[in-house]
Amino acid sequence: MQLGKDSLYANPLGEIAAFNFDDKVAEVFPDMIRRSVPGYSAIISAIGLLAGRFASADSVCYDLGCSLGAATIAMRREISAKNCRIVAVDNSPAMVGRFRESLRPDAGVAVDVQCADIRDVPILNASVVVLNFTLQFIPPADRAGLLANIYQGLLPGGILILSEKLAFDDARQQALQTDMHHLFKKAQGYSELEVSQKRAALENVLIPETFAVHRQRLTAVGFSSAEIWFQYFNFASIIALK
Ligand code: GEK
Repeated sequence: MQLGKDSLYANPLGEIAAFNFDDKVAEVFPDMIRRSVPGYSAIISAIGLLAGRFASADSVCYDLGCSLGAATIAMRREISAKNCRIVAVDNSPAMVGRFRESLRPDAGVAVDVQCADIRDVPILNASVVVLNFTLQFIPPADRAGLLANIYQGLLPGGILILSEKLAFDDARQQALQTDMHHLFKKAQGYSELEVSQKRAALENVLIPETFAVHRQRLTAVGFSSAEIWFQYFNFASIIALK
């Protein structure tokens, strides 16, 4: 796989198009997400450990919005349950194509990579479902339906790992956490221009919600509990238990 450094927003762009997961993004994605999402690598490792603990024999683990498959690969490393398989789904052909090319066929449990909209994918016999920074790209009106489908497809005792950029009700927290995220990005080598052009591209594409909204929705669709297990500024990961 040919992977590069993210400089997509380094030069001034006259008009900033809405962000989308095309070939240019897929090519630099590992660098982009690692330098943009505080705690990304720690979350990926922990998804592997959680899958090792929760994946049960004869069940399916889902990685929804898998991009290049980082969470799938981490899960694959840790799952020892018999006859378990992973279904990884993304609707970006650029992501799915690259992920399929990089996938080693005999390196652990079977992985089925599907190019599809996660709102249309049946969730069946699931012990683990991962939404690692994906729900934030689904229109808010569709989020409850997707989560209800996941809840229905999870086996009793199953886990949903939901990682998201968060919003805050308190205006000072919102301003501070946003500033700290931008400082994080600058410390990772992004310029002021890159940070501001990327922010403009993500406007109305990535729609963050508060933890209170996430928890309320998760419990409304049936999850018995939802807690943050990791947070680094305005990026958090939630464990929801059936
Ligand atoms: C990781 N989980 O590295 N259906 C399917 N895929 C979608 C949809 C949809 N409706 N909407 C967006 N996506 C990954 C990182 S990135 C997060 C996930 C980020 C996909 C989209 O194509 C992209 O690959 C992914 O969700 C979001 O652990 O870029 O901040």
